Amino acid sequence: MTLQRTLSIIKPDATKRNITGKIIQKFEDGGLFVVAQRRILLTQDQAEDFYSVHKERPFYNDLVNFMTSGPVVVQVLEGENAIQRNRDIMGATNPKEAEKGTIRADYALNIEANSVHGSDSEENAAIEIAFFFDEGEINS
Ligand code: IDP
Ligand code: MG
Repeated sequence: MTLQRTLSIIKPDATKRNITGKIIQKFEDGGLFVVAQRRILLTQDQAEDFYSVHKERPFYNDLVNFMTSGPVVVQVLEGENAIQRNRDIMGATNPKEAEKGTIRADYALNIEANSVHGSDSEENAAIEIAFFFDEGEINS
């Protein structure tokens, strides 16, 4: 078993519907601890930079517009195998394909407004956590 940290973002579709608590409950029920958290408005530059791996994808501009359309809650989640565990708790990108009981199956509106982001690898988790948090802001 490996204790890991991963970067989570509760997206604008969820903050607008006042369901951040319900989403955090899923993380906690799944054994993940919220060890850092901040509610922010992403700037256009931050959103473009954060999602730069998707620059060439047809949905990139829409995604950046969506992610800056309202507040987001950025979090560091910690736990055993936190990166994969969080992806399991989130469910598939497209809520139509997400397993029952996952965040996206229960709360996502569509493939874009899918309520949460989660890092997809150890390497990206480290990069994405450092994008938003200093080590001193993370408290296990
Ligand atoms: P992930 O969030 O499950 O890791 P990615 O493929 O990394 O999925 O895509 C990043 C985000 O881009 C998704 O969470 C979603 O908000 C958006 N996205 C992905 N695919 C599509 C699409 O086909 N149409 C519109 N938006 C998409
Ligand atoms: Mg991804």
